[in-house]
Amino acid sequence: MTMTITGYSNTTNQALKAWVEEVTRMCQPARVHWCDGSRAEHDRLCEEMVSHGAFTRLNPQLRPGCFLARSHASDVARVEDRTFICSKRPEDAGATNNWADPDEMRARLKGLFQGSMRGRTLYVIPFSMGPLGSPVAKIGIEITDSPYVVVNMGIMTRMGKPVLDALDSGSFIPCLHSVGAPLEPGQPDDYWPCEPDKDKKYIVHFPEEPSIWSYGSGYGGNALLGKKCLALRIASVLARREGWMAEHMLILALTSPKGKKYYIAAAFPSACGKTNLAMMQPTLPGWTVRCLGDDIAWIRIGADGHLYAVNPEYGFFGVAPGTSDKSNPHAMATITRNSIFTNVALTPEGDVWWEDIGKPPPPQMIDWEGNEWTPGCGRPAAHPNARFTAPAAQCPVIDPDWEKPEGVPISAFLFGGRRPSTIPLVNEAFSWEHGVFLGSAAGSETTSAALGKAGVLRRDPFAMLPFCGYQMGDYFAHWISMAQRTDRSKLPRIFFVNWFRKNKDGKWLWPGYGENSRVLKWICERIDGSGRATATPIGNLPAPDALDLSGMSMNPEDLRQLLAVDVPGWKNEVEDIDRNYAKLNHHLPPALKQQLDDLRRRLESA
Ligand code: O2Y
Ligand code: MN
Repeated sequence: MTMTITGYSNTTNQALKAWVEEVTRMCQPARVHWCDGSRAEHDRLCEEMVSHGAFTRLNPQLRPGCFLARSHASDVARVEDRTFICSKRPEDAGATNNWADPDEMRARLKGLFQGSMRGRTLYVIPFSMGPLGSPVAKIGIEITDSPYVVVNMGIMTRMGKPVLDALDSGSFIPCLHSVGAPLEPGQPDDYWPCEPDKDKKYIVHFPEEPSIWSYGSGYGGNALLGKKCLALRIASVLARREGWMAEHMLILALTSPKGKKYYIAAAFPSACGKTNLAMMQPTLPGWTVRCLGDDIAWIRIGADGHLYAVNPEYGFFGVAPGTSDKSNPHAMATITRNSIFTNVALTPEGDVWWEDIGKPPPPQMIDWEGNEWTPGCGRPAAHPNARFTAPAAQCPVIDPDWEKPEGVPISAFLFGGRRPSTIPLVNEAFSWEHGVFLGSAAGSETTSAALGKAGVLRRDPFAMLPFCGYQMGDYFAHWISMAQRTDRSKLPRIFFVNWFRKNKDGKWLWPGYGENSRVLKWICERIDGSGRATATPIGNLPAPDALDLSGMSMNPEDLRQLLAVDVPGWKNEVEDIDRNYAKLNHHLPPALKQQLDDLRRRLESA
């Protein structure tokens, strides 16, 4: 039987053709479509999904070009315990990753993928992470049987004909995805096909090839393989090999009232408000923030020795609950059109709603599972990990340089997390090595984005715990090594921030959101050499009155707590960091052991 092939497949890339043919033989789809990335293709796929119930078109008067998808209840978030790094040696994946033998895993996956696309369309998605033609961009080809993945990849990456043309005969990273739900003749399709058995979902990385195989899930980071799989797990391996950095960081530009522009990259664990900070509306008069990216930064040393960051993505896959005109007005403006909403609630007028959207729910809605929902019924209307997918170009505060092929020069790296106690509002590292130490000790109270228990402190070094594609100790050493690769004076300054400190009654000590601009202002002043600081055992903290608190009312006791050194708390912190370091064995860089010993000694004499 001849296979129907549609779309734009005009390539002479023999490796690509051979791989598509091999996958087609293995997965046995009913037809093959090479995505061209056009608006017409996007519209047609959305329409097809509406016609079989996978998508609901939102009210075009309220949200033009927008759709709602509801996922299967078993498929609502990234699955870290089903995510594998299959390096040849277990040691190269390290204790923080799930390792599996590459040959055994490949054999298992081939069994699962055999016939997995029966009755479905196999889509070939050429995509670029990074601006097309940029020296830092990497081309991937995702093969998937999910039209939901195609339209989301069309928003999240540069995708289609221009990428295939740019690939020419060059190399690409193969990314194979199947929802794992073949259709028998006459079998009606599900609204969200997937493999419902969690233990049969596989998100697998072969870093040495490199390649990615994902089976059984259609959701987010499990299925949109350009994002966490390629741009972080695989890219982190390539970055170490090639002398650059792939980081879980937002990129923002902050401009002072005098017109000086500072680029800042910040790494916070999932669900710590990276998107909110990236698009922040400063409350300090005269300061502006522009967004260059909300999740991933690829960073290289430029010809002038400074570190330059590029956002490899093209859109935002933001968490919806909690997003409001108060928390993130610019995200709210970004998602007014051409956006896909997954697992949010549907209002009777055909608009979306979620918890903490900033307006009361209507008396009746359809919840994320498709059931009738009324206020007070005891269930959330939107899933806590409900998402919007929206083009970055629609963000009203997108920076004009966000697509600059060489990126933007970074003046400061920020690390942070949700830390209700111990960790001060802001703390400047004494040196690059001290900053790497602070990054290595980052952690956060867990929330729902990663499946697991909420409210537990999880160490998440550099916010990369779920995303580092190799041995964490070697990753720390790579960070340390950046100081040998360029002039130290050109390296960004490093700060640790904590917007989430609480008092003994469990109340937030810091208002957060736009008020965080006050902390960013101090950071800029430190970069310029004008900001006043007090050296403490844990780092440089803002000197009394150094934070600009003009125009806000701040209880002096709250401020004292926010900027105090909690010596007993830090002593516990040191022991906990030590326990985590112990897992890295001989891979822990001596420079970090030294930093830990120095901190312990400073706290003893405090
Ligand atoms: O659950 C998912 O699949 C999405 S997780 C996610 C999405 C966008 C940005 N960051 C994250 C994350 O977990 O860090
Ligand atoms: Mn993230």
